[in-house]
This record gives sequence, structure tokens and C-alpha cells, in this order.
Amino acid sequence: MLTLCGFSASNYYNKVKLALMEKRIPFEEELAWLGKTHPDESPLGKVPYLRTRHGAISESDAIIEYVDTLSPTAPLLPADPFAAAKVRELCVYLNLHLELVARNLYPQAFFGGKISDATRDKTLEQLRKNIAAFAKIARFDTPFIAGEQFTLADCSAIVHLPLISSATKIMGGTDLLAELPVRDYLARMGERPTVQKLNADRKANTIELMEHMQAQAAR
Ligand SMILES: N[C@@H](CCC(=O)N[C@@H](CS)C(=O)NCC(=O)O)C(=O)O
Repeated sequence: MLTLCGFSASNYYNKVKLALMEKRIPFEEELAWLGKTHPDESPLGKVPYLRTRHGAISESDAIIEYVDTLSPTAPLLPADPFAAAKVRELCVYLNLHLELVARNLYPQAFFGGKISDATRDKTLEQLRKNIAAFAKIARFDTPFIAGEQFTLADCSAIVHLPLISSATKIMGGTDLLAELPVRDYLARMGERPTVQKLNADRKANTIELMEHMQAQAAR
């Protein structure tokens, strides 16, 4: 049995959870808040990590590629090598050039912290540039983000794009994804039972996360 460790409010945790659900691979979940992760299983202390009978894997991209090899059901990469490379390219844009940059905004946008004006402005400027480039390779209406097949790139897009929209709206007054067909895409993906389950668990766990953070702050 596979055990997915972390918490359902995390977008990276949910990227892996969605891949497991789409492939209909049975798994258990183990709650691990930040600071409570297993140091050998996740050396950087990040979530998610996946415990397997061979040992643990950290880093969501490594995990979902592994998960995809476990069953031929619902492959998350196209068989054609070029098409597969284009999916991986989109994943890098989503994870590295969009989400990791937008993450600089999250402390203030979502967690009641404060970032400097310089950090905010630099982040929004970088995101404008990166989103324009992402728009050239994303294929929102095909109907999935990389084409006709649900892929690894949808696992990232479904969990990251809503956060990037909200964070840029809150911190800069404008949703920097508003000119792309992101809302329609997310609404379409939201019809999938897997995404509905993901979102329900995320909402419930976000309340738990806020309570956990308040309890930590009160110590
Ligand atoms: N590159 C990592 C990113 C995971 C990540 O940043 N997760 C967040 C929670 S959403 C986390 O663990 N943050 C704590 C930290 O970075 O120390 C992956 O793809 O798994």
C-alpha cells in the first residue's frame, strides 16, 4: 500500500493525490504538518512525500512520474515521446516559472504576513513575463491543458492556477491569469469526481491548517 504524507491544503500534496485518484491507485493518507515531516523520508522537510514498500520518495514531480508507471490505467503521459516532452515542458512552466514565483506572494496574500513592496513588485513583474510565455504553450481548450489527454500537466494546473489567480488579485489588484481561459478550464476540470473530492478535502483541511497555525502561534 502507498501512503501519501502531508496535508490536503497543500497544492503540491494535491498534485500527487490527484494523479493517484485519476489512475485509480489505492493509497492511504498520513497527516504530516510542516515541521512534523519525517527527516529521512523528506530531507528538505517539504510535503508531499510518498511512502512505498521500497522506501519513500519526495518531490512531487518525481512522485507523479513514479505513480504513472505503477498502472497502465489512465496514462498521465502521451506515448509519443515528443508529446510527452511537451507535457513535461508545461509542467516546468507551471511549477517553476509560475507557482514557485507566485509563492513569494503567499505569506501576505494567504497567511496574514507581510512582504516588502519591492518583493511584491518584482514578483508581479516576473509573473507577467512568465504568464505571457506560458500562454504560448498552454492549450486550454483541447480540452486538457496539453491536448486531448488528461496528463501530469493537468495535475499541476488544477492545483496551482487558482492560487496564482488569487494571489495576484489580492497583491496587485488584477488576476494576472484573467486574460487566459483559466476559469473555463478550471470549471471543466471541476466536473471530474476526482477534482471534486480533492477540493472538498482541501477546504476541510484548510480550516484545520488555520487552527493548527493559530495554535502554533499561541505557543
Ligand atoms: N518542489 C516541491 C515543493 C513542495 C512544497 O513547497 N510544498 C510546500 C507545501 S505546499 C512545503 O512543503 N513548504 C515548506 C518548505 O518549503 O519548507 C515539490 O514539488 O514537492
